[in-house]
Amino acid sequence: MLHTQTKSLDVESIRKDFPILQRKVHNKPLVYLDNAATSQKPGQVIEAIDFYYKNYNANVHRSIHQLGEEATAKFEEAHQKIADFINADSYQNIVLTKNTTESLNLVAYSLTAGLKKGDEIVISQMEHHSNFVPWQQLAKQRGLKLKFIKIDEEGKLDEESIKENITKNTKIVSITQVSNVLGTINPIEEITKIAHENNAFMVVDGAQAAPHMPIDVKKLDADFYAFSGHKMLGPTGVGVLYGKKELLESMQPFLYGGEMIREVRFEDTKFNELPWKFEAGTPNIIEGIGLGVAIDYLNEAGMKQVHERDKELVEYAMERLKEIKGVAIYGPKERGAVASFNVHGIHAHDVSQVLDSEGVAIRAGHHCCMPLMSVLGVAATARASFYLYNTEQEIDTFINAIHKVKKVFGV
Ligand code: 7TS
Repeated sequence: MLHTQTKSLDVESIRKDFPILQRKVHNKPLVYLDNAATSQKPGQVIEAIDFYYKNYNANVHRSIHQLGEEATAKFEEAHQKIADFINADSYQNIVLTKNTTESLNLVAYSLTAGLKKGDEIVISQMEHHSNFVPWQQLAKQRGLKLKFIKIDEEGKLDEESIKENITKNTKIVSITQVSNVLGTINPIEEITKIAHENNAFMVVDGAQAAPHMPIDVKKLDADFYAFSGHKMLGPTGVGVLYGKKELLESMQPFLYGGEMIREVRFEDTKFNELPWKFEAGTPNIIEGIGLGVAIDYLNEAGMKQVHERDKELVEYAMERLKEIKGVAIYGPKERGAVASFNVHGIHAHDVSQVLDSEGVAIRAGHHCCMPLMSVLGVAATARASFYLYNTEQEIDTFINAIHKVKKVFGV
């Protein structure tokens, strides 16, 4: 079956922009279905990185020479592009970090510093370790109580559990917008309302959402929103923390040093203005610029179209997976671009290994969600995850490879 076109995304032409999609793995065409771990990069991003190092490599915010000014202008422009991409007011709302993990740690350290013993933090059972372990460890260190919103049979957040857990004692709620295992798209706007009615801060882990759907931080009204550049066609080494300006202004910096200061005296230091107050030391200059180029690429494709295309791909994959006897699928029908599954009687790692021999790259394991695995009652799942350059044909190859797995293992 070949239907690689949607009305508005020209998938064949998009595929040509990604040099890696031309390569072979074990002599088979690469079928890359591990996009939730990291996405591939278009030539535009790769060339922007090359161009920077060949033409205007310099440190930012310090050198009054041509290269320094060019690099600074591009780096600042990238902050603005990111702000526009998620409908933030200004580049001042956009702090560049290393990744989602660092963004969430920054928030966790800063917000929990002001809390007192017994104050409560609410997360959910489906959180990635990076939105789990920081809160857990800081709660232990600071005598705070960590509570978990339960998931229901389908893999959605249980509505009763949301209401039961978020109370007047809650100071912070931190929830993923899209689960990297179940694909569940959580009702962030509603949860934010409940958090705010209880005077709690709302933090959103957008690592699996920002790459795949239009994000409007004003509409969500969350106080903080974190995501990673490398999952959205950008380079590794750059993540984003969006924060409301008054909150970022009132927060202590997470890292101290050069760049983040306005004036340093022997007695004390005045911090720089936003967002530089949170970007200590030489920042991830080309990674930030590269993320800006990735955002240009996504804007050109259209985030609505990307979201629609994701839906087509994941629905097709689920339909085909359901045809295979002995395959268990995890998560709700309506979902983001991930399909987690197990083949009865075969460990997910073995599934992944046989798929690799067919050129098909998926992830198998706990997906940095060990607590969720225990709720699901499994040690691991296999997971295929999709993005704008994937095709139905590739999904067919993936499905045929699962049939091969069953043959190899005689189930
Ligand atoms: N939050 C979610 C929901 C994620 O899926 C991930 C990465 C992170 C946070 C952390 O992002 P990082 O860029 O800081 O590493 N998830 C995955 C995954 O599912 N497979 O590999 C990484």
